[in-house]
Amino acid sequence: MTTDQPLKIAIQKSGRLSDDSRQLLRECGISIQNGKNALIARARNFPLEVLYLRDDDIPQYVADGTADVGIVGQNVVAEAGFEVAEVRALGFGGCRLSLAVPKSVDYPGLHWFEGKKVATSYPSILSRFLSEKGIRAEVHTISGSVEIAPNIGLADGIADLVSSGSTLFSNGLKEVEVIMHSEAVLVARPHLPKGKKAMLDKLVFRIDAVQRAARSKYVVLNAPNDRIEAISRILPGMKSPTVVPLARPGWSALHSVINEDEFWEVIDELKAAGAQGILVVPIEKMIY
Ligand code: PRT
Ligand code: ZN
Repeated sequence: MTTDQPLKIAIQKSGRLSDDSRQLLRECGISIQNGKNALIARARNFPLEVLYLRDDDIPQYVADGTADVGIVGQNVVAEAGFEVAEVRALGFGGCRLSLAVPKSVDYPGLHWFEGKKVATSYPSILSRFLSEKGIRAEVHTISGSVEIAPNIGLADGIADLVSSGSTLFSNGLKEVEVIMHSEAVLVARPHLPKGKKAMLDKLVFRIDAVQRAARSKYVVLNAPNDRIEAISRILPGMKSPTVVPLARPGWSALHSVINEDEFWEVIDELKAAGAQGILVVPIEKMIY
């Protein structure tokens, strides 16, 4: 209960989420010294202790208080069914849990699965999905290499995670239904003590700054002074760019922060309005 206790965060020890999880903490300015095989590490400059776990164990450890927060896929949270609060979606580890059938099947719709056998590592999510849709199918739980089940005659179809689709493809399967979309999320134990809640707020504040920065670019462009107004109107989402006079008389530099996606839509307009020497620079942190 004391505020001296660090916030304990569980992240995947090794696997698809581990590099991005570590990188996120690094970008939040949290430096962790750990030996390659450490199971637990203390941050040097933030009241944080990192627990390295298998992803499947993270929801339970967060729910029972072994860890206060964790970084894990929504698919794992949904499957585990423990009570944890989703604090932030983190934008990495994106995938979907989908139903797939052999390529040769002329798939008519979900009712195809009626009476069929479906192999998966996600029996809870799959059973819930099928019963919501009123489909009675046999759910066969296997823990790995689900994609080979139809080929060896173990099941008619599968429910598995898909990202590029190449695993399905190379096993002669095709994706026919998306059960859920998933990405990595920061989850927290409900009812964190006050001191820990304050540390979590601090961590989330930093995560927000990092994520905002990742979506934004700093733009610097030059323009004749009589074009400043027209260009300012084009720059999306900015009430008022910074205008700095150039040494060359009658010219200014405009500085602005814009969403990278929007930038490509307006670049031609900016040029047509007289913008020159457009620089687009990454932003490291953005604090509001
Ligand atoms: O050892 P530990 O239990 O911690 O790890 P793990 O082996 O159970 O999980 P890991 O590291 O494979 O995945 C961790 C998390 O990454 C998952 O829970 C998802 O939230 C997320 N994620 C994102 C994925 C994928 N994309 C993904 N493509 N997890 C698994 N896959 C697998 C999928 O199961 C299939 O075998 O990749 C294959 C499909 O990929 P494509 O690109 O061929 O479609
Ligand atoms: Zn796992």
